[in-house]
Amino acid sequence: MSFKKDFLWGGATAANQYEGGWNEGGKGPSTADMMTNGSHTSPRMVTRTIEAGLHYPNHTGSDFYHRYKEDIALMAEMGFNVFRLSIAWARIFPKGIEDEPNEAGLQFYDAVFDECLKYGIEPLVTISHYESPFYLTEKYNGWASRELIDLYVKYCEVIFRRYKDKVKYWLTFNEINCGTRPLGGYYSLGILNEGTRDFTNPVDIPQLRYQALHHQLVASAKAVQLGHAINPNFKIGCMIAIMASYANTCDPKDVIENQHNWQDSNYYCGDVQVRGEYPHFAKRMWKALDVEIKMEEEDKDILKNGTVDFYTFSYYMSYCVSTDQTLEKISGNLIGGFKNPYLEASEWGWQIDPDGLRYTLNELYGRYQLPLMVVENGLGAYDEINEDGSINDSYRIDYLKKHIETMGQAIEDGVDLIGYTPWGCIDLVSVSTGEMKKRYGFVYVDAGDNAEGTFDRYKKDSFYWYKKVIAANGEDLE
Ligand code: BGP
Repeated sequence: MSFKKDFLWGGATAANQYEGGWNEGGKGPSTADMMTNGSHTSPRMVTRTIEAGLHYPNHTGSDFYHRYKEDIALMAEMGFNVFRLSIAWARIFPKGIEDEPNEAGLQFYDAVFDECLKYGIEPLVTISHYESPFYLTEKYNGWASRELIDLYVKYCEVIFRRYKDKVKYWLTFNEINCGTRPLGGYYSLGILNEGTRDFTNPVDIPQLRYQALHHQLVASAKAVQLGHAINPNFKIGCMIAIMASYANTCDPKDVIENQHNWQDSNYYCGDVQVRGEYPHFAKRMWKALDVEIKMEEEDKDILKNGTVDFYTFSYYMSYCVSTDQTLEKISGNLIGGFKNPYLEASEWGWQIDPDGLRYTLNELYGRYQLPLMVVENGLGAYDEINEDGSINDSYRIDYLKKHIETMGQAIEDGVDLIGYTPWGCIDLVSVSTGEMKKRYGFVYVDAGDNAEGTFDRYKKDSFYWYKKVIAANGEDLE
């Protein structure tokens, strides 16, 4: 038996991509609400106002706001004992600056958590998943301003106190390391520099972006300390997007290039959140980017005293790294690297690499010795619904099966893996393209890229398969 008896099996979502109800119950507009739809070939746009004639897919999401009971019942039917979801900050503080929280927003999550607990499903809550109140972008250029630290901590205090007996597992920021990429400037850090419209090609100021990321790291550490003070039983974790890579050849120069990629992309933030200080290679990075981080006196102690209890990450794909920039590129989750001839790719060009997950789990556990959780993984694919309402998604089953297999191998290698929440367990809006048709779910949502459809739910073949996997605690993957 490789998976522990109390292994956490479930699925993951994010408020901005899943809830809809963007202006209901007193909610304010979030950064995600200002993003139009796009596709694999045409980028999403960021607009400062809602422009007529453009479609904003996050406004409707998958309508969880109105259908949470039905969805949580479906999760319970699959046997979930954990459900990763996020709280929309702008539901609690519509502009982010109010003195008092929005009671209707708080009540919504009370109802959601109660529904989860009714079925024995543990909520795993991301406090900020790629969204902040848009007002904070307008007023402060998002996390570029240090003001955001206190505003975030105020928001944390409200939700920690309110849900302290309902929620035990918390993640401070989704994929915090995406702030190391120009693309993460807006949707991860809320920075909107003059002239940005194309979301894939923002006006980027590395100095501002790394300073903003420092603010998030300080805010995360403060939240950890505060959470533990409010309820010592809280488990508060970090969440890193693992951009797994290999050296393209055994040329030592490629190997060093790849080492730098792991440090710069994957370890920079996690090292701070787990170890409480910036790693040695941060100096090399700042120098290369000509960045100087302004730190306050107290920051060192805050980071030191706010280290996380567990480490979570997303894993979808891998790519190759080389000093030769003329190689064939692939597109991927937020970043593109070079093509790996041993791997196949999804229809969106994400290279499928289950062994890379075993490799990653071993690397992370060796580095941190903290309990690990895979909180996102999955295959974005087009699904077709048959006339009888069935969906034959054997490609998704194949992808998930292979990744669960290598998770089992990593556990046998000695890794302390405590949970698995595949992404978009019920179909939702894609972050990179804004499409609805890029689906990850076990449950099909009848909605198209322009929010056309009934939004009714249908069980895919993978629904029945995952239910069996959970029932067998990962021992039977057929
Ligand atoms: C991660 C994000 C998720 C999610 C996922 C899949 O980076 O944390 O929010 O959307 O990627 O990406 P996409 O939606 O672009 O297919």
